[in-house]
Amino acid sequence: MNTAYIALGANLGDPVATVLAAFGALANLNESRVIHTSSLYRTAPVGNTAQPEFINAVAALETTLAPEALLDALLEVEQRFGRIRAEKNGPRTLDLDLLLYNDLELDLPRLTLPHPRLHLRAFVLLPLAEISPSLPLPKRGTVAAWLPAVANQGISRL
Ligand code: PH2
Ligand code: MG
Ligand code: MG
Repeated sequence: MNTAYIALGANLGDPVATVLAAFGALANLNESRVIHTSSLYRTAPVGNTAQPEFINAVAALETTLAPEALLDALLEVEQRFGRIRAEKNGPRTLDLDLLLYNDLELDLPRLTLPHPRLHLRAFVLLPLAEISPSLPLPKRGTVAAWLPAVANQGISRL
């Protein structure tokens, strides 16, 4: 059995309803079981700041899907929620990012593990710290140790 962490993000339509429904979609994935879900967080957009605030959350799964099969399943859920990839880092109905898969380090064209920016983003670290504060990030110490680095980013728990 493997443990995977998924970041959820939405900033179009009704993002609260979308993220809650996405938790349900994760619960229905093949060969997988949701073991933790974080609270929802309202977060200032990072990168392209000329877009609406996001709702973000994190879920932990136990899965027997291999990393790329899990990625395919996440992309399929995004499609089902009407995701259109218009502009890079632009607004989206639902974004599902695979953050961590056990302590695996992987660098494939379409999948880098751990997610290369997860330790720099409050919208990932705070929900992750809520469900797994002592989780080690490969080569980077614990999730909790990175929280001070993102203390200046706008985020509030719903
Ligand atoms: N996702 C991005 C870019 N910027 N900002 C916030 N607050 N939340 C996100 O999920 C997010 C973002 C690219 O996926
Ligand atoms: Mg993303
Ligand atoms: Mg994504």
